[in-house]
Amino acid sequence: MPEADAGGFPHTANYRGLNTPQRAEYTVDDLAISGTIPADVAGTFFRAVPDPAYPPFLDDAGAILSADGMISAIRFAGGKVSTAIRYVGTARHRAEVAAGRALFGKYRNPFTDRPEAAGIDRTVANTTPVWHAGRLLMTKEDGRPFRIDPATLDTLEPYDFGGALRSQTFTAHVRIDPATGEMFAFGYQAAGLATPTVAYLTIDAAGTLVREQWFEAPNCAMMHDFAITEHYALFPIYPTSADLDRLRAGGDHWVHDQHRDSWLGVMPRHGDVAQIRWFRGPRGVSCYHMMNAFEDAAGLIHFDQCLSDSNAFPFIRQASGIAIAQPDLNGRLARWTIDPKGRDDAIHETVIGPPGDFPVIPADRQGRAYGRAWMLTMNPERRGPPVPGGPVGAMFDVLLRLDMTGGPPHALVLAAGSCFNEPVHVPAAAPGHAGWLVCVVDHQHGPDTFTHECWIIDADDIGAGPVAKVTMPHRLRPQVHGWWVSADQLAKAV
Ligand code: V55
Ligand code: FE
Repeated sequence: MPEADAGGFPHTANYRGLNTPQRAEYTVDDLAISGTIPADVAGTFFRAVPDPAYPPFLDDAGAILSADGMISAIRFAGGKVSTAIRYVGTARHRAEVAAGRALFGKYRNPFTDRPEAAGIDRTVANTTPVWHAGRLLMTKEDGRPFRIDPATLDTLEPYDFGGALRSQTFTAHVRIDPATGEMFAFGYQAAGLATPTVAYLTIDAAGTLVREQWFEAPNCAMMHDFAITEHYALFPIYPTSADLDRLRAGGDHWVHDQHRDSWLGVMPRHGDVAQIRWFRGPRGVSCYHMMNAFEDAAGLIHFDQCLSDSNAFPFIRQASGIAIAQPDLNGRLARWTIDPKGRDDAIHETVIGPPGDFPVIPADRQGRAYGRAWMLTMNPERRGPPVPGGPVGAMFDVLLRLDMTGGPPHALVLAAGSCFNEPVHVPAAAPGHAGWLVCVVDHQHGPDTFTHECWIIDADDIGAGPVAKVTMPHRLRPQVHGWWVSADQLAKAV
């Protein structure tokens, strides 16, 4: 293990600078506001902000993904803003608090755990807060969700849809149909560690898990996200895979293979998994997040994704013997077009945007043709190095607004030393208004000195900068994903 600091955390990138553990739970009211908060921005911005409660006992570059889940709320009500953050009360966090030290070893490798960890659910529930049918869930793809009280941020229970869920896992990237309110979801490694079994889940608008079907993927791949259209469910497979023997030997969970194919599994979204057709994509590519997918008038399916030439996580490339440094990793917003009724398994790719990640669309365009979209990227003419932080090691400093109908992109470029966390989209009541983006912006003032603001940005006029800024009261680690829950939705919490 490398040298440790006073808190016992190693002096490595995962625990320094923006990634410095905070280990603090708090509520602070009446945050300082500059500018005017639009009336549309009434509700809560829930955020997943992972923070390791205890120093690791193994030197694991992937450990940043194992930081304990924290659920944060930034609440907007009556012109006032407050914030709170709490650990998710996972079985893992509770066991570590009881022991007063870390018990769990490498990222998604239980064979590296301390003996006291045997039999305890390993998930940290640290990736996405999901709101559906009046319930707030904290999710992570390696386990089942935890239900959170949206008012107190108390962890209520491990959530299995009232005993209905059979899958051992549940994705952090669900898709909610804007017309029906149904939630489409999946779990990979559904039958256990490193199994190629995928559970496909449909949950009705009332939150009942109405159908769970299992299928075998071509291999045990990382399936971080998926997509729906009005009539189809789309399961992407990239060549990053897990292997039980490697885990037993104490190895890394994921290895990426530059020479293997990617695949897109396509089925009617209310159909039977036996109907899945696999379309063959390019070799070696990887994607964490899909922007959207939709069907056109000709019946073709378009699947838009933040694609890169290899796995975007440096520690996965390193474990795979892939010598691509982070600044040299190329990517693109790629549209894969397939014909679900065609004879062959061809995928036609078009580049529709720059490299980047954290794609955002209005919730009412999910699975439908769309116009506006937003994402984070990096300034190709940057004046300084990116702010180090997060699992990729570098934060994004440009917010882009894309026009899928062909108009020019717009950008909001931050000054050197500042970076974006993923925005959420807040719809506007006024017809024709594009709504708002709400996000946390980090400002670096020195190697270990940061301040943070929550910005509200006109979604159609991002270049104008924020219309309001809220000063965050304490140091924050990087967010993973967030979710906007309006005051109306909060009023319907069950
Ligand atoms: C990601 C994040 C994760 C994870 C797997 O952003 C993939 C991608 C925060 O945890 O476990
Ligand atoms: Fe994600």
